[in-house]
Amino acid sequence: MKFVLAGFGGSGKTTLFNAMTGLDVPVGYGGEVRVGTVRVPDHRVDALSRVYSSRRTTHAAINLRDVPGEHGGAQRVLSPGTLQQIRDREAICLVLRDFVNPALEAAPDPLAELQAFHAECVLSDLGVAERRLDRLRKERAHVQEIGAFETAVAALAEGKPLRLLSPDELHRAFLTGYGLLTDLPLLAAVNVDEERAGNSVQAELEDEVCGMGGAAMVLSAQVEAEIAGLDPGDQGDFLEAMGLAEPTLGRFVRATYELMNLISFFTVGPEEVRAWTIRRGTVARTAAGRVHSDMERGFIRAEIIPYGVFAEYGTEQAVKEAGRMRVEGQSYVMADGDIMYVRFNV
Ligand SMILES: Nc1nc2c(ncn2[C@@H]2O[C@H](COP(=O)(O)OP(=O)(O)OP(=O)(O)O)[C@@H](O)[C@H]2O)c(=O)[nH]1
Ligand SMILES: [Mg+2]
Repeated sequence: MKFVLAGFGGSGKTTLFNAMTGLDVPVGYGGEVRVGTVRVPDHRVDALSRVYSSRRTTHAAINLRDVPGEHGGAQRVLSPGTLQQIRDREAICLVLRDFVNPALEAAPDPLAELQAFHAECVLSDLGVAERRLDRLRKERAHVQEIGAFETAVAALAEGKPLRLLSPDELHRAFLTGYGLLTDLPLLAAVNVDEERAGNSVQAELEDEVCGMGGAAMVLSAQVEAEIAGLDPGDQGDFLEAMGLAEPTLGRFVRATYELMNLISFFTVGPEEVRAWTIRRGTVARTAAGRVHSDMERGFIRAEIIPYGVFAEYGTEQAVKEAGRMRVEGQSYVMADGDIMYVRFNV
């Protein structure tokens, strides 16, 4: 999964990036585009790894890109270069500043930042879609393809993000490869001061994000950075003092997974316990293909143990003896937490 941390200058993107990736790149004005890997925390993976004493444990991972905002006169604009860094990603995490940044004159206004970001994305998409539509008309392209871009242009001209359009309304197959920003899942992270780290999202902002087809959460990048720097043993007390149930990373990942309709399934064994990310609705044969293309090609059947069942019995053997392992065909729709063994023949 390829995510981007986007937003305007000084909103706390790099601070959050460091906390999430465990890297230590310089914060403050003048940063560069950075890329890091975020391990997706999942206690089920850790538990399975203990049961199987597996040599390797592989969590799902997010590839995270940190894109600096503009500084100077116009603070609520995004340069074409910045937009370009967002286009090829699979989801946008928009960091909105809701703390006083001494380096910036402007008072925090996360709602205004959200609206400005949205307006920039709509405008950019409109430009892309209009240019493409012109070309298609000149080339007398297929009516369906022209139709898809007409629909996109009409929606964008009204300020409506493409992600709000259902698959029936918009033939997305024609739009792939254009990097349309308003079609990417949007998660707004409202970055607050330490004292408000436990707050929930302000209603007005929540409504606005929902109206854009996105979701919002509150976090304090500063607090997350401090948590990330603590020994795991000390984190609990610190979180409690901050009024938090868990570090943001877990919530952030869950929120994006939900937003993108993603779930995890597991492969297990003494060699490796591993989490795989798929879209909700993926069938067993396609899921098998994530593990290895041979498994998809030569798919015979999948043996499935839901994680909850595994946890109840404690071992694979006990699950089998209880007759709780299921045998499923290629079109079985995978559920979150399924442990899968693929029988295949190539
Ligand atoms: N009080 C407070 N300060 C923060 C928080 N998050 C970031 N900061 C501070 O705000 C300043 C800017 O943070 P960065 O993480 O560099 O912001 P950025 O969004 O990466 O900035 P650009 O890359 O220039 O767009 C730094 O001095 C941070 O220490 C926060 O949650 N609370
Ligand atoms: Mg930065």
